[in-house]
Amino acid sequence: MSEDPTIKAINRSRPTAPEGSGGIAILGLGASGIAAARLALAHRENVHVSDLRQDPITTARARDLRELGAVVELGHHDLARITQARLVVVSPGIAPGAPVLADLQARGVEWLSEPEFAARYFQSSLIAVTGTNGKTTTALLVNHLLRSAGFEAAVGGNVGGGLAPAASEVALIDPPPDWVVLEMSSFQLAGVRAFLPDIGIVTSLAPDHLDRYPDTAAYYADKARIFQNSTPWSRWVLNGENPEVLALAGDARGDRHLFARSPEPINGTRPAAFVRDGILTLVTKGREEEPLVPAASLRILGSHNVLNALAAALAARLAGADPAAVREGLSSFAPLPHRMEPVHDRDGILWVNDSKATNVEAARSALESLERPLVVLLGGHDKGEPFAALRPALERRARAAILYGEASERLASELEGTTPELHRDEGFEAAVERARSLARTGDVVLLSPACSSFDQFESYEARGLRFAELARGAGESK
Ligand code: UMA
Repeated sequence: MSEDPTIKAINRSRPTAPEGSGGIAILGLGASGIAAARLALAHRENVHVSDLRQDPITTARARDLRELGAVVELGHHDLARITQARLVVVSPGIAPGAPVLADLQARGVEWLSEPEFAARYFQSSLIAVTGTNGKTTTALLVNHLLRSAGFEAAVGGNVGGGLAPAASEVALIDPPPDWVVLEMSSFQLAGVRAFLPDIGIVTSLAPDHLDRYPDTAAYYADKARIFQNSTPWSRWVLNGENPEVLALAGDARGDRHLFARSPEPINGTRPAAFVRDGILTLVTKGREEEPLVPAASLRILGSHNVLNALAAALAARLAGADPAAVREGLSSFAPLPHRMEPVHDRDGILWVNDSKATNVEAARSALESLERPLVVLLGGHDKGEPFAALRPALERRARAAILYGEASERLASELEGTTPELHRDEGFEAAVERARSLARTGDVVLLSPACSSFDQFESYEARGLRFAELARGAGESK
């Protein structure tokens, strides 16, 4: 347990759970809605849940919640009923422009995002992680480091993919952990009012979600809400390499701790986490440097993961983890499935499954993050995104690219001339087989497809598992 009196003081001042009778209206019956309903029911609230969907999965969820005592309505949102509730909790997938929210706004009814509703019940100290890229890895790694240090810690929020529960489910953990680590998307931050982490981490900022936001400034404005209730005791762990992140913090109160790969000062401020002679290094107290582990010893691949590891290590130390435990945790943290996951290493050829890279930006960042020559597999279901953004990274890093599936024709025409070898195959298995025949000692064979999987698989997980199987089979047959 941390002895830090500040943490205890903040805990005591955290807003308490809503009291008294009156109902809670919950909009949306996905992972957030179910968890929020269970949390509210556990606190003996009257709960009304509504969702526009009426498909079999939503219907089964509705049945389960009704058995627990909730009123659930599918197919419409009953505004008269929702406006009577004491609190309205909104799932992050419901966009601000959705008719139900426009109607509530017109009637002057405020709503909360699901993680803020959950946070009202937390009795733990809170670390919130946001950013465009890197937030899931960082959140899971902070949790791992805290647990390595002997804290009771739990992680949840936007993580998804079955890797961690919604925030409201974390609020039901009994006894409450010492620390809760929440990944917060911009959609979740959009609906916060009193949300206040003890430690807030911003991993990176880049344009994203332009299907939901009118422009990048609006997206960043929601991200900036992580700072809106800052206090002099707040601690912020910020990506010093990303000027947008530093600008986002604006004049937020509290201490700022920067992480960057270089130890050089940033706008006159020395980073608190950096890489010195290949070693992840912290300066948490005074001026003394605290070497942790060699960057090359991390099991998570790529230079962007060095930044994530610096952020997580810094946050864990600020939370009171001791350096030996942070070192152990950094060395033992395993890659997440289907995200830059090494699945086979034989004859000097490393096979990396990044099947989760279902869009161009994710694939671009994977290509940029590896130093070794690449044999890249790109393709799948064509979502219509332009592929030209991949050209510079392919020109710099790739020895060969194999384009497969439904998107292969457009990929071929937009990426022509980028690598010495550019091949097209229809089937996934033929493409992997070709990668095997092209790969040489020292190469990485990287599946980072920039497309969704649905032309040949039911999910990116199925595609990644098949890739791993084929990679290992190819190794054994040599
Ligand atoms: N709905 C309505 N009325 C509307 C619009 C939608 O009832 O007007 C209903 C839909 O029919 C649906 C529900 O609301 O049933 C929407 O739920 P949701 O999209 O909020 O999904 P959840 O299952 O609650 O998942 C959310 C996050 N999803 C999104 O933000 C889109 C999950 O993040 C998160 O893991 C989960 O809460 C628990 O915290 C996933 C995600 O893709 C991983 N996040 C995006 C990202 O990372 O880029 C932001």
